[in-house]
Parts: sequence; structure tokens; C-alpha cells
Amino acid sequence: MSPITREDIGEIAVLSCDYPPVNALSHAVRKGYIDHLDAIRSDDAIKAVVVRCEGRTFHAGADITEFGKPPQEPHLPDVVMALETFPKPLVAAIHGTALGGGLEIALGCHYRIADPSAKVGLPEVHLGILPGAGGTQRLPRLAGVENALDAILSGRHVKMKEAAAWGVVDRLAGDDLKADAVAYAKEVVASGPRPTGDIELDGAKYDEAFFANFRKSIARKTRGFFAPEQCIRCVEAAVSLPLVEGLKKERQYFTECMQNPEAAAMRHLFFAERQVARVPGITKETKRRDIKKVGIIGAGTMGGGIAMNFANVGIPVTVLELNQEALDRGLGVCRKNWERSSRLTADDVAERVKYLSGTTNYEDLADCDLVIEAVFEKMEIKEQVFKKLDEVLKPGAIMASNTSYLDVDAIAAYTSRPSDVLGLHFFSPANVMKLLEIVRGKETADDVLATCLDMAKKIGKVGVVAGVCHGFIGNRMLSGYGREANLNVMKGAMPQDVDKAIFDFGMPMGPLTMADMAGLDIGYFNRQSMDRNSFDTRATDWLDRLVEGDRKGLKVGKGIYDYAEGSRAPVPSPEVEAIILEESAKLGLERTSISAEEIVERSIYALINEGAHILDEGIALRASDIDVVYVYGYGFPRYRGGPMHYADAVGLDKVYARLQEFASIDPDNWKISPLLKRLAEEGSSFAAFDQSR
Ligand code: T1G
Repeated sequence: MSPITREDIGEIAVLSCDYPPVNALSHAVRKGYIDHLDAIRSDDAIKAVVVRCEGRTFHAGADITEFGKPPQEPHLPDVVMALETFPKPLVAAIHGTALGGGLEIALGCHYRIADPSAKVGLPEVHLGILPGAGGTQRLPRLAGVENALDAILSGRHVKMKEAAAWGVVDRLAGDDLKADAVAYAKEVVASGPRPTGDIELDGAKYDEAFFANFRKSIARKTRGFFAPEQCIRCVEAAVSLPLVEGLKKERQYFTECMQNPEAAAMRHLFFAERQVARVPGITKETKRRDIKKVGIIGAGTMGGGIAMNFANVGIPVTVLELNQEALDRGLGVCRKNWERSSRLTADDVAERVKYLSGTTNYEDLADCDLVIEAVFEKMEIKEQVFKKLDEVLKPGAIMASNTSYLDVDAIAAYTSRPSDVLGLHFFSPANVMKLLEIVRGKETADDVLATCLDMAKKIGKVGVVAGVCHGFIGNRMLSGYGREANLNVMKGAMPQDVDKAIFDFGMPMGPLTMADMAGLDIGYFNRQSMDRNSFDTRATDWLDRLVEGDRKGLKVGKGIYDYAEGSRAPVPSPEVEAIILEESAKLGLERTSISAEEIVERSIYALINEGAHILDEGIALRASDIDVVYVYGYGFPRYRGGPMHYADAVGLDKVYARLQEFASIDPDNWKISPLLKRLAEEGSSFAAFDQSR
């Protein structure tokens, strides 16, 4: 049974696609279009056609589940061309989100009518590919080159008001999109087909300089990516070639993207981001608790940022601070953050501020359904806070700690209701970063976890469930990553060499620049209370010496690097270089030059190895969850899919061989994961491991 059915209303044929969940353009759908068009072509009773979808949305794109498999005819570009060259007028009736191939289907039609709340977009670049069914050729013709470049390179969803202003949609429907589309089709019978491909593009002003400027404008954001450049080349073809030639170029660049590892990596992330919500024991039937009012303990950077997430979606949130001055300061920062946002109007800001309140009195939190503490990272302070919350909060209130390392089970034990306690580890800045580690304590109730998983999605976060260990998933993996970067400095590389190698790999900044930005004194104070046998002091003694010499990082203008007044640009410091050489010598390390490749392997393979331990211990549910943590929480390059996907791409046998070499030199630092060893020896992968769960 074809997903596409035909209903004739007078002289208008209405083709409706019903292929849940998002009417993806699967083989059956594509074949359905061709079959129905063939029948209608020779049916003289039909003068025009409406193309629409049932369910929540118009076609949301090609069927991503078919990617990586041999493509089956009819191919999507051919379906779109069949629509465009159809001898009778075609009206697309758009609702929901017409994305990617979905918008391309609409552009292949001759007229477009949309529900005012609908959105359109070409998000293929987020999958490491490009609009491969004519979008790069037809959208510039309809919307103009600048708007088309904006839509294709940003991949954003364009609201109907803007899409109509661009000319992508001809008219907006009333309450009955289908009836209005049929009426529109009747209107255009006389005018006949209006092929988008016939629109002439005035190429003169879009010369080399124009595109060079555009490339420069997105260079920073697209550093290391492959697909964006191919997208631009397609639009250049649209400007300079007739439609058929331009489509050939588009097909060529699309194929190159599909063959590039970036496409597999970003498709992996697309599904990984949706997998995280699948947690054993949590189903649609699992009860959820209502979150109608939220409390935050602490109005500092984290507390304020966390509070903003709830106010942003209209959930009343009360921030508690110890004194009025700190409270006013914290709430003021929230308001300033909203006012500074280019995306928010004054009304938007006011709308958010009204959900944000403050208090210095715990009793005012008594009716909160969820309270998140974001106080100083000291167990003694967590103990005071949770004992107080246990006294004050109503039964059934969820209590969460924003701790980034500490033992959530120990925190839960400070209360009489540990099943209502878990960790909600936000990443700074908490109102911006999408990652939320949801730390499941051994007693955390299923409905508490389910409630927080849903809450994460509601506030626009990607909630990844982690088990309890020091640093959960992300921060635990960071320790080896940083240790190896520091040891590379002791063994022969200078900080700028290490940072450049890892920046060129695709991380947003090098680990040593990141350490300066976070403040070297944080690690220094943590180490003072730690057993010196529990970590490799060779990696940190030189940093301790910097802190003791008042080089605490960016915030004081000098750390591993020097910083000019008011500048955040790291400058290599001769003073630090001398200290590095002295500390190396003290350790008796013979300094050798270390290749950028080895610098990257040591830090990135340390991530992978620790990730494998975390997976093996059940702290993370899937390797793909670990990828989501690193891409959304630490800026791991999306075009590499995350550390575990990257390990699969390199080949676990190769990763394992290098780990063995590192372990032969530093056995204490390199405890090779038995899981990684097993998968490597079996010629398997983390992806296969995930599928086997
Ligand atoms: N193909 C297959 N399945 C898809 C899909 C798609 N395009 N989009 C979504 N799904 C599944 C998704 O896996 C999930 O499944 C369910 O639908 C609900 O999705 C030639 C080649 C449409 C905005 O990139 O952005 O066209 O987990 O949880 O939050 O140029 O899905 O329930 O089993 O995300 O409401 C271009 C991708 C493809 C759009 C809805 N299109 N999808 O968001 O629900 S490439 C896209 C989305 C292309 C052509 C090229 C979102 C959404 P399950 P969801 P949502």
C-alpha cells in the first residue's frame, strides 16, 4: 500500500502522504509520487494537483534511515524534476516543518501555500551533506542568492513570515490548509505550471568577490568542515549555469559529501542525540512528576544560568542566595544576559524576567517541585544545603545537585528521601550549553529520572544519563586528556605546540589555553587535598609552580601564557618557557620533539580509553551517549562524530596498538580498557557494541 493516496475533488487531484513520523521521503513515497503523476498526466478530468501530507508535518526530508544503503530509484532529484516538468499546475500545501528534501519537493511544485505556523529549511549541512534534490539551484532563484546562502549554510528553520517575504511561499492558509490549497489549485488552472527552474538569476553582481566575502564571513564557524564549501560551490553554479548544468554540479558535490567521513559522523550524531532519551526502565508509561515551580540555590554564574533555562520556557523559578546583595547581583546578571541577546526583543526579555524571582529564605522554596543547588563544590556545603532542603521541601519535590564531580549518592544520603535526589550537571554557560548530564543515583526513583529527562528536552537541553563516579562521563574523561597535554609539555613540546595540534584537530581551543581560561588555581587547590600518589605529579608540578608564582591564568593576565591588557589572546611567555625547561630537567626528562599527530593521539586516545572504561562500567549507557557528551559539552568537532565514533573511524585495532605503546612507557597512566581491547581484537567497533545492547 503506497503511503501516498489520491482523492479527486472536482478537477483537482489531492495527493496525500501518510508516512509517520515525519513523512520522510522514503523509496515508497518517492515511487508513490511518480506512479500518481503518471496516472494524472493522462487523466483529462484533472486540471491541477495539490501535494500535501497527513500527520504532524509536510515532508521533513529524505529518509535518513536509507542513507549509507544503495540508493533506490526513483531518486529524489528525479521526483522533484518530474514535479517541476509536470504539464498541469501543482500546489504544495505546507504545514509543520518542510525540511531538506521536503522543501525541495515544495520547490519542485509550481505554487506553494502554507499554514502560518509552518517552517521551512534546508538543514542538510547539519548532516554533513547539502540539499541534493535541487534546493541549491531553485532556492536562489526564488529567494535570491543571499537568502539562499543564509538558509543553506545555517541549516536553520525559517518561519513562515520570512519565507513568504522571500517568495518561497505564495500565500498563507486560514484554518483549513487542505481546502485553501484546493481553492488555490482551482485558481491557477488557467495560469498553468510555473517551473521554478525557469526563473532567470541575475548573476552579474554575484561575482568572485561576493562569494569570497561570504566564505570569509562563515570561516570561523565552518573551520574543519567539508560540506559548507560544497554548498557554496553549488550556489555559485546556480548563479553561473542553466538549471540542468547546475543540477549536475549539485549532484557531483552532493556525492562528494556523501563519501566524506563527515556525513557519517554527523548522521551518527543525529541519531545519537535522539537515542540519549532511551533509558532502560523508563518508558512512555513511567509516571512523571509535574514541574510547575523550580528553585535554584545559588545565584552565581551557574545558578543564574540554570535559572534562565526555566524562565526561558515560562516555568516560574526562584533563586535563593544567602544575602540580598548577592541575590540582586545574580538576578541582575540574568537580566543583562537576556538584554544582551540579539535574538530577544524587549518584550521577550520582560516575558522572561516575570518568571524569575529571588529570596534569601529557604521557606519560600517549600512549594517547589524541583530544586537544583549550584553552590560551592565542597561536600560540607552540599551537606548543609541538602539537609535544609530535606527539612523545608514538600513531599515529592525533586532535589538535584549541579555538582560536576562529587558523589551524588553521598549527597542523597544527607536527606531522608534519597529516591528524590539526583545530579543535574549543567555546563557553563548554563543558559547556552546544550549538554545536561543527568546523574542517576543508586536510589534515584524511575519517575524522578523520567521527569528530568523530559524536563531536559523542555528547556532545550540534551540530557545524557550518567552513573555515579568521580566526574561522571565528561569530566572524568577530561583528566587523561589534560594529563597528556601537560606531559607533552614536560617531554618536549611547548604549550603553543600542544594547543595548536589539538586546535587543528578541531577542538574549540587547546587544553592549555582552556586551563588558563578556567583558572590554574582551581586545579592547584584541588590537588592540595589529594594524595600525591593518586595522580602523575610530573604533569602538574610545573603548573603548581606557576600558580605559586601568581600566574593563575587569564583572569590575572598571566598563566601558562601571557595576556595583553584587555586581551584574551594567549601569548607564549619566555618566563614560563624557562620554568618548563627547568621542571623538565628536574624530572630528568630528555626533551624530544613530539609530532602534532602524537600530541593529538595522546590526548584524544586518552579520552577514548577512559570512555571505554566508563562504557564498560555502565556509567554511560552507550558509546554514542559519550559522543553526545563530548560534542555538546566540550566542543568536540561534529564532523568527527565524537570521540567514540572517531575511534571507530580510525579503527579500534589502530587505537589499541597506540594505547599499548603509550602503556609500555607510562603503565600507571595508561590502564587499557578491557572492553576496548576485546572489541579491537574481535575487529569490532563501539557502534557494534551499542547495537548489541
Ligand atoms: N528521516 C528519517 N527519520 C527521521 C527524519 C528523517 N529525515 N527526521 C526525523 N526522523 C525521525 C527521528 O529519528 C525520530 O524517530 C522521529 O522522526 C521524530 O524526530 C536530498 C538528502 C523534523 C524537526 O535533516 O530535524 O533531505 O526516534 O525526535 O524533535 O536534500 O526530526 O521517534 O524513532 O527529531 O519533533 C533533511 C531532520 C534530510 C530533518 C522533528 N532533513 N529531522 O523534530 O522529533 S537530508 C532533516 C529533524 C535531505 C535532500 C537531503 C527533526 C524534526 P524516533 P525528532 P522533533
